[in-house]
Amino acid sequence: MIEIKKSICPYDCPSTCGFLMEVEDGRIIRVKNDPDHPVSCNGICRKTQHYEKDIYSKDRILTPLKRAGAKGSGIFAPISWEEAVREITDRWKAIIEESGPEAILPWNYSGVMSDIQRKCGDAFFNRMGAARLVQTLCSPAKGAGYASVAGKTGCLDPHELMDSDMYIIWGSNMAATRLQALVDLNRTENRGKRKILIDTYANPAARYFDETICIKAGTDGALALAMMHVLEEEGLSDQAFLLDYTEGYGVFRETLAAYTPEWAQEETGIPADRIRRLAREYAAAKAPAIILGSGNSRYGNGGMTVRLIVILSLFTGAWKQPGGGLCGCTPIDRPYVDMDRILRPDFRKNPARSLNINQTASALALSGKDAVRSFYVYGGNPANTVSNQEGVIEGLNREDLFTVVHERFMTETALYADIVLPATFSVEQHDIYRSYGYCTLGTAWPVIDPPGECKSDWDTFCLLARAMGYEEDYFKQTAEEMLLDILNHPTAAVEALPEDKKKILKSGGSIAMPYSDHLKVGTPSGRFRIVNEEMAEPVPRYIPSYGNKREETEGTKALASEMNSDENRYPLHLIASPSVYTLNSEFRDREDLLKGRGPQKLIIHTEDAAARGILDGEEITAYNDLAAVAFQAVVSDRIARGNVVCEGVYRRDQCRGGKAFNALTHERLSDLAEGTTMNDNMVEIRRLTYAGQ
Ligand SMILES: Nc1nc2c(c(=O)[nH]1)N[C@H]1C(S)=C(S)[C@@H](COP(=O)(O)OP(=O)(O)OC[C@H]3O[C@@H](n4cnc5c(=O)[nH]c(N)nc54)[C@H](O)[C@@H]3O)O[C@H]1N2
Ligand SMILES: Nc1nc2c(c(=O)[nH]1)N[C@H]1C(S)=C(S)[C@@H](COP(=O)(O)OP(=O)(O)OC[C@H]3O[C@@H](n4cnc5c(=O)[nH]c(N)nc54)[C@H](O)[C@@H]3O)O[C@H]1N2
Ligand code: SF4
Ligand SMILES: [Mo]
Repeated sequence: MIEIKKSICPYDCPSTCGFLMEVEDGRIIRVKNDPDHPVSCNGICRKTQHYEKDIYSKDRILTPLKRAGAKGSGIFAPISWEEAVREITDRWKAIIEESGPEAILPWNYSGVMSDIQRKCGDAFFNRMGAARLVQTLCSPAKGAGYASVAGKTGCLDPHELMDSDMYIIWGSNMAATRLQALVDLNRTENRGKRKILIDTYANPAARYFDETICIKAGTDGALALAMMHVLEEEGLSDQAFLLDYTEGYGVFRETLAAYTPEWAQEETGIPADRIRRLAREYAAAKAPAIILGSGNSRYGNGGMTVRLIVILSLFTGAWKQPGGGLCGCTPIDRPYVDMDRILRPDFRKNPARSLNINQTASALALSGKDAVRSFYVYGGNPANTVSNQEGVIEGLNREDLFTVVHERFMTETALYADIVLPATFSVEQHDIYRSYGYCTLGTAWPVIDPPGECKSDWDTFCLLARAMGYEEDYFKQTAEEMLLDILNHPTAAVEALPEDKKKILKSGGSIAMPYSDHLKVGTPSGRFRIVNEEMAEPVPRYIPSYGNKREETEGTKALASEMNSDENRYPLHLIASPSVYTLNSEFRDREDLLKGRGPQKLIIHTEDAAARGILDGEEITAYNDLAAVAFQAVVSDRIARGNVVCEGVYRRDQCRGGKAFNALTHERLSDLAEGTTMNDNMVEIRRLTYAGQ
């Protein structure tokens, strides 16, 4: 008999789709979209249409493993959970005794984007007093830039975009990352509405839009300022809205005179008259929506760039109109889940040092009394996803570092573990999921039993807690009890829901939450803050990214002095774009998906390639002070000159020379929120030459 069960997509994706799973004899035989789900009624992406292939992959880790060869050799022997837990906790007790709990560094990021399984480790490591990981890998500069202007105001939920009359898709590869919204944008009702992509290259979503404007990496702030210059110069800004709903407009407006389209042309590479036309088109629309991706926030000036784009979205008063304003930041303006019940900040008795996730290599290189002595990785793959990949590997290779990795697959990181613990898939665990791209909330009960000896993060932390002697009741609950505890202690947002929606949450499924009121401005004054006195730079202005810094000016000295790259030596901006076939380092077990992606490629402008004698399809090396990495060249004229783009995260062992993209990225942080600057690195490229050539 076939049973149909509901589940929720756990991956780091703004859609948080719902699944219907066909289960026969305890085995998932088919995965479909849940047509009742507010977002996945549009369908699910190619990655999860065969989610069962990942769940039943032959590559899954099914038992705890202990290293039986050199670090990185991949030689492991199976052990029991009892042995694994004893070994881990004996080592931890000794380390805590000798060096204190801060010598243990947990590392967790976006493997599963739920609240319980993803976050339960915080309670455990709070109780332990371990070092804290500053989790700013994805796009924190975007969040901070948005909040500096809009505070807690919710931006547009993508469903509201049906009412917009023009779309500017700004730095988002929607074909990969916002598929459901892309489908909505292309519905019949939206035909004829202008759709313009502003991106470093014509990404895979470009063909769904009317036009692509290619921009030099990291210069979007200059474009936004020049657009506002034109709006002011031509009397197109909405004075009444700016005076009623914002603060600091007068002061900021004075600064706009200098940001002419001709000036911006120099920075961005976009012709001045195109900038003028774009500003006029934007002003002529009644309810234009800017759909802001994360790409342009991953720069040394990323926070400022986002501030300027958010301010631009206010200039024509679009926020007053249904569908007008800004989409792509957080649409949620109130808590859906009482997170402290899961995180348990009260368990922490010591302040503990903080180490930034983007500087994992540096953290693992600390020595003496500051050394990290044990590294516990769950829901992440630092050996591939963070900056300075070679530095991270060097750290993981340290004989005196005791590394535990809780994983579903033998990732680059797991290869260096002393102990590997087998992890469950989302369909084998209880959880609650808040979307980060829509106003939705959902709960999921397990669909199948875990295979082999796989255990969830929750169950693993409870086992480790018992062996560490932690007596708190928290660690004696099951994940289901935790889920019920959350549902029994609803936040005001959930309490206010009608009974039928609450019932869905109690039995497993997803619901739409109300959109936020975009004009109920969530700042202390109730106005958007164009000028924000709480910021280090109260009045927003153009600051160049690391890669675009040509000369040192007062105020940028600190940034400039951190620059390792020299414009002339490394003239090309290296950018990471998401792949439609994979999601960060997930789905790399899937031959069918990998086939579509091919080898690690680098997209290069025709003239940049010609200047270096590089032909389409040739093997090339990209290099800078950190490393040299092999790519296959994709020569194109649909990319801004000076930019080079790689789509997707590749397995190191599938790259020639064993190095992937992040071997070329520095540990420098963004201007706001200590975020990644993954897109703000310079390289030079050359044809790959072999010995003797
Ligand atoms: N299939 C798939 N889906 C994914 C992911 C994936 O890897 N694959 N990743 C997931 C994750 S972790 C996240 S955070 C979200 C992100 O999803 P979004 O927030 O929608 O952002 P991205 O699509 O990552 O944005 C990348 C785009 O930004 C562009 N870009 C880079 N620098 C600049 C710049 O300076 N200016 C401009 N204008 N554009 C720039 C890149 O060229 C690229 O097209 O997507 C998630 N969804
Ligand atoms: N070159 C390049 N680098 C990037 C990006 C890029 O586009 N290009 N994207 C960046 C972005 S936006 C992000 S958010 C980061 C993401 O970086 P990471 O958080 O490191 O994400 P993943 O690579 O997806 O690794 C997640 C791992 O968690 C495991 N996992 C899944 N579910 C569970 C679970 O329930 N329990 C446990 N214990 N493990 C589980 C998966 O098997 C997978 O190996 O990468 C960043 N790095
Ligand atoms: S990865 Fe994104 S688009 Fe694909 S099913 Fe999951 S939430 Fe939906
Ligand atoms: Mo991300």
